[in-house]
Amino acid sequence: MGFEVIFLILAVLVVAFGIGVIVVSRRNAASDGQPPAAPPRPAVPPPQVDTLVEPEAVTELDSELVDEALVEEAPVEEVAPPAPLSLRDRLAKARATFAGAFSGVMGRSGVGEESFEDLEEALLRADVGVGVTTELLDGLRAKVEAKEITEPAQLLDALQSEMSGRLDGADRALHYVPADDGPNVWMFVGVNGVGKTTTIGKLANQQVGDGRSVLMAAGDTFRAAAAEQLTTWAERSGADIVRGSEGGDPSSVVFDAVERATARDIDLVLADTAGRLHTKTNLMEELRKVRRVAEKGTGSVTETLLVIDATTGQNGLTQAREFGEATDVTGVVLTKLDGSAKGGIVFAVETELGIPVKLVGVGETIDDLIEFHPDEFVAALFER
Ligand SMILES: Nc1nc2c(ncn2[C@@H]2O[C@H](COP(=O)(O)OP(=O)(O)O)[C@@H](O)[C@H]2O)c(=O)[nH]1
Ligand SMILES: [Mg+2]
Repeated sequence: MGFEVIFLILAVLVVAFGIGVIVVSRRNAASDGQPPAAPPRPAVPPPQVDTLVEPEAVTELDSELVDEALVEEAPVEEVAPPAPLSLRDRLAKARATFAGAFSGVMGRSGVGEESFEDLEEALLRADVGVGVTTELLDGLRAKVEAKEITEPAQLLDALQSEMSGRLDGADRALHYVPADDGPNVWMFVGVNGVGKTTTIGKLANQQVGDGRSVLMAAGDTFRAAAAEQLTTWAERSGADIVRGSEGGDPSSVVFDAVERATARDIDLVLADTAGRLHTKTNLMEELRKVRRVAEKGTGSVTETLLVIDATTGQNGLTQAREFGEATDVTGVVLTKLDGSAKGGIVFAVETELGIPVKLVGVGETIDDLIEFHPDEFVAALFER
């Protein structure tokens, strides 16, 4: 009987290992490198070895039944997909910036100057900016003086609602004006590497999913790889694409894209642009020209989205100023919020420049672009 038990346990382990190897090799074979595929799924749950280790249970089963049970328990193709990561999960780094300060505040019996010092440090580290931080804390100080706030938890609740309140009321919709004679054009601008091309890929996928026909204009002619990258995204999202030659004129790519979209009755042109040229002045001039040309024929530019990398913090504010002056920015896409401790830039951009954050990038895969909801965002930062 002892041998049977050992034999069965060994058999179970061998089968479980075999399933593991098959699953891993299938996953590896499935990944195509670029752009990144969906995040890895959790491993297949191992067969229930514990129940088989019970000696009584084992003696009741004959080996054929065990084999059948194992085959049934390992539906490799039917593994449920993992729940998508929530905004809360993706904002772990940003939340960590505040966590220490919040526990410092909560660890005191009342609310005093030290509590304000903790909060000030956290807000500044999150790149909320000096101006907004001062305003937020002054408001809270007044409430403490008026005895409206006496407890630590009240202080944090008040800060949370002040921060949400600051972001209320902005128009975060992506504007699309249906027209019979030509496409809407959404332009994407921003410095090199912030995530313009990736965002276009993700957004094209959403728009196609919503029933719009989409054409991408590969207006970053600075390097050939940029058009290649956009082509991959076009294939993945089911969008059309117009490319130019390397080093060619970005405006003419966008002009051709609008013409093609008009001829094919396509709803929306997503125009990629270069993040760098030889000098900064030229880049801004170039972008102005792209915009003019996009509207020269039947196209109309209904969004100019500035893409900002959240990990660069206050640098993003400087970029927003420069691009805003040149191109009439209608909204911000804040990317890489998943890896940033500096999500506070949202407040600086909205408060100091009045440009609404419309979309947020929270990862590298096609589904990692979400609409920006301030309450949800602020709540994720405050979750304790
Ligand atoms: N973690 C993370 N990475 C991103 C996000 N958006 C873009 N990236 C990555 O940032 C890098 C630069 O993106 P790209 O779209 O080429 O930037 P572009 O130069 O502005 O077009 C790529 O490796 C992207 O995968 C995001 O929201 N989160
Ligand atoms: Mg690019």
